[in-house]
Amino acid sequence: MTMITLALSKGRIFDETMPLLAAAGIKVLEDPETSRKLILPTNQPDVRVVMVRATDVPTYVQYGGADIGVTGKDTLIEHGGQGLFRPLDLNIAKCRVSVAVRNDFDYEHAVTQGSRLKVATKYTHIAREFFATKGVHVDLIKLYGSMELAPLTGMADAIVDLVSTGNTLKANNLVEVERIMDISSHLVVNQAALKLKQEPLRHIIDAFASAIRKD
Ligand code: PRT
Ligand code: MG
Repeated sequence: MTMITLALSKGRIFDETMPLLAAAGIKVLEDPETSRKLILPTNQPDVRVVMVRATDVPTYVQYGGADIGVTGKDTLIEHGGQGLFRPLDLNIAKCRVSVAVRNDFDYEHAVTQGSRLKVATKYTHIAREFFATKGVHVDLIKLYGSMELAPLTGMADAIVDLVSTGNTLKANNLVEVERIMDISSHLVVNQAALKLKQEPLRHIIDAFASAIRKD
């Protein structure tokens, strides 16, 4: 029996991947929100799900801790994508990466003046590339959570963060001043596994492909 290991993270990625798994005839038998197990069984004895931190999904798949995984394009870009095939844009967990500032900060003025901007973000690769293309000098401050706090405390002029409804920005008196890119989650596959476990992986990839919502 060839075991297939799928890496997922709790929350929106897990929730939005369930209908795609159902299309492949796979049902996860425990709820990751209540279970303490890190390895969840499915109704298919040769398919299991490993629950990892969202930012660790590409790493697990890269090093073969999982054969396949579902990860945000944001996370994939920051990881670099080494050792991964990326056969499908799943069109789930959609959001955008944007630049936001305090609503009393004149971003346009700062940019046209050629000021050096202090930018706090978890997405240093995306931010560096974006501001370099724009020709804006930035000092990047790497954070791991709650980017929204950085401009409020005066630590940064701007943040680069994910935005979905915009409610989090609004609640913290921040405004979105630039959209950098649209984000969705992708299926990633370990390159060696795709050769060694071609048949069962093909079945999952094809089922996911046929179940992707087009909108
Ligand atoms: O939360 P944790 O630190 O454990 O890890 P994580 O934030 O990496 O994981 P998770 O599960 O929150 O996000 C996983 C993936 O979901 C991300 O990599 C994105 O690709 C995708 N996604 C889609 C989002 C959002 N929408 C989203 N809105 N990830 C995070 N958010 C956060 C955002 O960072 C901000 O704090 O929600 C807040 C903004 O939401 P709105 O609706 O108020 O704009
Ligand atoms: Mg989060």
